[in-house]
Amino acid sequence: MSRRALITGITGQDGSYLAELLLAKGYEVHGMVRRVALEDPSRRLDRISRVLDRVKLHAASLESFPSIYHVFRLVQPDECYHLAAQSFVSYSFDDEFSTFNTNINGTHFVLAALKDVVPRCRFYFAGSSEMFGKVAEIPQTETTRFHPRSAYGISKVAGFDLTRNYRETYNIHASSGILFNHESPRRGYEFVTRKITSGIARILKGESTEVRLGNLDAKRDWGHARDYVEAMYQMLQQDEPDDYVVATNRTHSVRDFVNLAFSIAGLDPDKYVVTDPGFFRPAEVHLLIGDPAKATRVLGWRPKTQFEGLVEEMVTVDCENAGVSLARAKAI
Ligand code: NDP
Ligand code: GDR
Repeated sequence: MSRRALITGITGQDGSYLAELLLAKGYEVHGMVRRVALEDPSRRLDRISRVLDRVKLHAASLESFPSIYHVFRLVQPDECYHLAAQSFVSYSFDDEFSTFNTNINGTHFVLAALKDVVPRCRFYFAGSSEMFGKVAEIPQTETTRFHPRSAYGISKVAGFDLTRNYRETYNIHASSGILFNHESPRRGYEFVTRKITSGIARILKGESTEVRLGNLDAKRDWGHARDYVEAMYQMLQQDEPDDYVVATNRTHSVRDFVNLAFSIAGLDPDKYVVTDPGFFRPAEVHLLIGDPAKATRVLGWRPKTQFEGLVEEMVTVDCENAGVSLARAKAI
């Protein structure tokens, strides 16, 4: 009989890649989604449109314990990947309270339902490099002290602690991935990488003349989402639950991303990139670089896509989607 996986946040970037990975491995894949997603599938389910006929979706709210409990009773999953979250760091400065509600209470509800209904179900928590915040050491590893700099980062530390507590107290097979930034052509448009690559496509199409950005000096360890969901899966295949840093061990500034993306499109960034104070954060995470040695040693995980390939893929797909030819743009 095929194994059954339940993914919260299946409509997001990572959820869509993970659903594809698990289906390819023969899993029966279930997704927990908001009711509105089922009512507006063309817009809200677009990332999973290619697998929609092979996944089973269940409406539930991260704010409602009974609705989550009901889904666990119905699905009886062997593995649960808890990816749903208010994931935009910037927004968490504007609304700390809803970020905490979704990310902390939501995670607690999922863990509590799992413990009650299917205590042998394996659990993955989507931890984040934002937990390191004002970094205590370089590079960051599983033992680096947390110092979050936003409500989002704090909510992820709380989720990480809840996950570890359920592992230690209730013997749940619960693991956290401490994932560094990972991107793809499915990245939300509000995140800086996609904002840049979709902005380039709009410029080439003649629909826009600028990309307005905040802090270009911030440095991130950027990988590809397709690679990172492999690590999530591997964590739940281990005999023992544990926590793992997933990163490329290379860091680049936002400016590096801008320069490479614009050069791929044959454009001069100085003509189009405008620095806008409105996009600076009240507290910034200046430098992230992760050491994935433990994930490599224990999980056999390595990133397949490097920074350059990631940027090229994102620019290319956004230009294709916009109907502009990159080759022609470069030739002009
Ligand atoms: P996305 O923002 O693309 O997806 C977030 C998912 O969470 C969506 O399915 C969204 O549903 C769902 N969601 C958000 N709010 C709620 C809510 N109130 N109730 C129910 N569902 C909700 O994120 P990613 O795929 O990029 O990230 C997945 C997880 O990994 C997140 O927890 C994120 O914080 C974490 N993470 C991501 C990293 C990255 O670089 N991508 C790095 C480290 C951690 P809907 O479509 O309905 O909005
Ligand atoms: P991040 O990603 O906050 O690292 O969180 P984001 O792409 O939003 O920001 C990265 C860096 O770029 C700087 N920046 C801008 N950011 C945005 N969004 N828009 C801008 O115009 C802009 N200009 C500069 C930011 O200041 C920041 O330094 C992502 C999310 O996926 C989280 O859910 C996840 O946990 C972490 O990555 C790891």
